[in-house]
Amino acid sequence: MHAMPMTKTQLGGSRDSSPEFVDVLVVGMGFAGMYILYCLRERGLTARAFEAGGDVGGTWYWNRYPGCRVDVDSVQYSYNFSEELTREWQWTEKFASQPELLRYAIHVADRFDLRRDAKFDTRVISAEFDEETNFWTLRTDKGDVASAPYCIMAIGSLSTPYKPPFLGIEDFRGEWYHTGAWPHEEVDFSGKRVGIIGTGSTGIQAIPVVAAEAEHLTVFQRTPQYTTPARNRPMAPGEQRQFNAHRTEWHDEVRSTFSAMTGFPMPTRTIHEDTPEERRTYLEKRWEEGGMPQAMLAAYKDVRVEVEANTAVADFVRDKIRDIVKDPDVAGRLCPPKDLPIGSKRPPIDTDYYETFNRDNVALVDIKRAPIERVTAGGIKTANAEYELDAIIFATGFDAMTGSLLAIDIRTSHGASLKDAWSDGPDTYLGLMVAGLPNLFMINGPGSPSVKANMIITIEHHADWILDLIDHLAAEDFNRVEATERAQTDWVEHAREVAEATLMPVADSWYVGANVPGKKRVYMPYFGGFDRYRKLCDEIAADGYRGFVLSRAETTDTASSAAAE
Ligand code: N01
Repeated sequence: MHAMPMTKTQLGGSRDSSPEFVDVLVVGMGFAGMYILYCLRERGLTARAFEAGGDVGGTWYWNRYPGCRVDVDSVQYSYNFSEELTREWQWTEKFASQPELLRYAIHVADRFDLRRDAKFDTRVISAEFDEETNFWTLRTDKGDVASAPYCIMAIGSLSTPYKPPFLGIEDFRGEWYHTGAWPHEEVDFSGKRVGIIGTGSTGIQAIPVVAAEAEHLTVFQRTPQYTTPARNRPMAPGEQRQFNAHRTEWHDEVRSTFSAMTGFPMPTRTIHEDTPEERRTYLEKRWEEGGMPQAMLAAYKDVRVEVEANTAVADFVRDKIRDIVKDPDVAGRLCPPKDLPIGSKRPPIDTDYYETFNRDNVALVDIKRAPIERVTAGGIKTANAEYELDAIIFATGFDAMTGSLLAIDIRTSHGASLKDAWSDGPDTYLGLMVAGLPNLFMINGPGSPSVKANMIITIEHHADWILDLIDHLAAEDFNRVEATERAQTDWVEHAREVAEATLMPVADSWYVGANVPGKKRVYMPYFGGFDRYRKLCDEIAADGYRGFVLSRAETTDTASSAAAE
């Protein structure tokens, strides 16, 4: 048990007027929320979690589209907190599919009885911090009211689907789907003419699978992407056991890597140290091996930062596209333009993506050249033609990193609000806190490595760091922590400098918010590397939580005084 000032807990929750008091509020029951609940219970703290979905799993609960799978090795995309869990769970594929990932989440929730402190099918609509009582209060769309001194937003980086407001969607006679909010029932495309809009990581996974099932598939592509072979395969007998035998050493090692992943050779030289012939041979080897997206990008040290090195790898992929795709015109349209650096949009990996365009039942439509004008009763009309469709799939991505946070009305009783704080872009300190919003934490928030790293490792890191801070506050008899404006400004500036020293912010990607009209253009993830970030977080904590103000707020709250009696 911890020496944290306890609050009155009414287990079982509340509806409407009578609030529930706990030690920590958690929003989201994806992999982050589940881990936090587990840790809070281990620490003897009470919690209330709310989750908009009907069950645990987050990303893997919502994204049920055909072909959905993880692109980090399954054994690395696994929790590290329980040896028993590690021992008893067996992945079946190198890159697990969505159903298997969801089964894993459900298994974890069952095994550790995590649903007990969570409410599902319940969306948090507001979060207000009362400066006098030092309590955050969450309100939900179901009328729940829950309060705690601390609130952790574990709502995912890619959890608010973005659907472009095409004219006429309400006229469409067929069915339409968004990949990020896929139905739970089986969707059968056999015998159907399907259209898919979007060729990001999602479209690239869905297109080969839908093409194999549908009578015809029309792919509406705005920007061609670079994708490299996943070379997914079943796990070999004993492979996972062998990995787990060295898991502790691996865990130390992986936390000292840029992307919180291992399993591909780290770059040892720049592209200029190889002759064109050597480059070709080396890139060919990497292509044949395939695997996680970083495998190709990490071929040379300078691919992410230097135009010539980046262009050499991008040209290699363009040559591959022309080799694979038989129709030269289609191949040309699939080749990303010269001014799009490889890796500046989130790099996908694929199974037979380019090969799919050799099928007779697949057509590629360039909607940069002839944009979609509207959806009609019978399909999609572009500036050039009308396409008859029975179903439309929107693989158009997400209002990433900020969308889900800003969808909640987050404010303090003194008038500060997240919306105002982020009116000029998502400023944070370490991606963990926002100045002016005390005791509110984010998991994988903007300004942290988050989407640029293995999210399980970053989730575990953030949760551990935040909970250590909460422990520290209790031990020092503090109850309030807030990032300073100065530390936040310095961090935002540092993160901007780091990103701008690379080619990463060049593309119109969701990393910079360019996919959502009107969104402020800021490179949102921290691109300094998870290793460097973690070290900094450790140093900041060791230095008395440099850049944070830790204090004791004298509260006027009746609930906490009642609990203290
Ligand atoms: O979304 P995206 P996503 N008109 O934003 C197009 C993660 N993820 O769902 O490039 C026409 O990348 C848009 O075109 P353009 C991963 O982090 C992981 O695919 O903007 N088209 C683009 O082609 C990933 O990056 C995994 O020109 C429009 C597509 O829609 C993130 O989720 C698997 C349009 C959107 O691509 C998001 O990926 C899947 C419009 N108005 C996803 N608006 C794995 O772990 C958008 N588009 C493997």
